[in-house]
Amino acid sequence: MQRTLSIIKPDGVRRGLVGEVAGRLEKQGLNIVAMKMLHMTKKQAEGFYAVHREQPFFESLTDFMSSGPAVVMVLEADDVIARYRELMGATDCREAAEGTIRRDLATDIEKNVVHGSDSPETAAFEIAYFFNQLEIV
Ligand code: IDP
Ligand code: MG
Repeated sequence: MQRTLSIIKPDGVRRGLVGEVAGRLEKQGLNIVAMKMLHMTKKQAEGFYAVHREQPFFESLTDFMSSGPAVVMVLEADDVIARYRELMGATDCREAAEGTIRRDLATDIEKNVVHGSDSPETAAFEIAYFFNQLEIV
């Protein structure tokens, strides 16, 4: 069993896509073992995306991620990191495969509806960024 962090980003929440995204996860057997809604401050978004601080899109990305409520979840399943990344699709929705969340729902390379951890190390950091042990069932 493996865990990963999923976020329905502020564009997804604003556009009423929480149920749609959560339904896709459940249908694929990616078990939601923790879930909450929060509105990140700019500082919290900068801390979460610290690995990208040198990127030209960092300012805009952290403005976007702190622009409204997001839903953060911990998913648990075999090989969940890779399986969830596959379900999300490529970062740029124009390059994302048919049937993926980003291909079907995203509007923009930045406003791409969902986040998913990319390795066991980032998953551990990202889960601990939002959840303590008592909040994960
Ligand atoms: P990922 O979310 O598919 O793992 P990352 O490269 O880790 O993609 O980038 C984090 C987030 O930063 C993306 O999901 C997207 O919201 C934003 N982003 C990535 N590349 C660009 C870009 O070239 N322009 C604008 N925003 C970007
Ligand atoms: Mg990433």
